[in-house]
Amino acid sequence: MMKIDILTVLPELLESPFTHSIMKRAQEKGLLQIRVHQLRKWAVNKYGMVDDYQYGGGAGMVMMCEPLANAIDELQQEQPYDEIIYMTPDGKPFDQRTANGLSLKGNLLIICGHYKGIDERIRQLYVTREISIGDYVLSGGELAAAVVVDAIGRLLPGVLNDETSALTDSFQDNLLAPPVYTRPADFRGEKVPDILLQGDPKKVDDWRHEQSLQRTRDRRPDLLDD
Ligand code: 6GU
Repeated sequence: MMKIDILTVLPELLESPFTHSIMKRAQEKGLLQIRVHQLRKWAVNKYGMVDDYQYGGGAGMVMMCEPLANAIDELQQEQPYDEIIYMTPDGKPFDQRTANGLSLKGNLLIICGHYKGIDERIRQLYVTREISIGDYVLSGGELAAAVVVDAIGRLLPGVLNDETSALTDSFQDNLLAPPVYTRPADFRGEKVPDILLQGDPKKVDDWRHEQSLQRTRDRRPDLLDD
């Protein structure tokens, strides 16, 4: 079973994403365990402070070393982590390849940044991987962590079934997914392509591959570069 621990000052933001649909089933099947920890539990003063002014001045608070270090040390005693991931807009852009790789790991710890981020020394001493989910700034790492956990969780063996299979996803071979149709065959005069109605599986496969290529060339030519 894959275990994912998440450290955050806003655990409420991470309650709902994992209690529905596929992520819920993954946990019920015992394939994935997600635990969300309130970082303030490891605060070192009585006010539950986990952030402080930055050295050198400037706007914005920085997440302090001690609460993070104490939290990581304590959690790590329970189980070693294969990766300690810090969610940050200056991390490596997240993609399907990274999700595939992380889905093969055992235990992950994810740190959600807030304010101006975490003290650089925690990054040097503890963090093994820094992830961004795109070139825009979120008010905290929580929604980004939810994206990463969802992308990893659905790849774990046994989580998806034939109806939800990852094999036909966009990006699975660096191509976008082909268009899909369901009933009716004629909707307001817009027809489902004949090939799909004829029921020749080889022709359907070829058509879908051609559509994938065309779609990728049109919308994401960058994916075809490598
Ligand atoms: Cl991981 N965190 C924040 N705060 N903003 C982001 C992000 C992460 N990825 C893209 N924008």
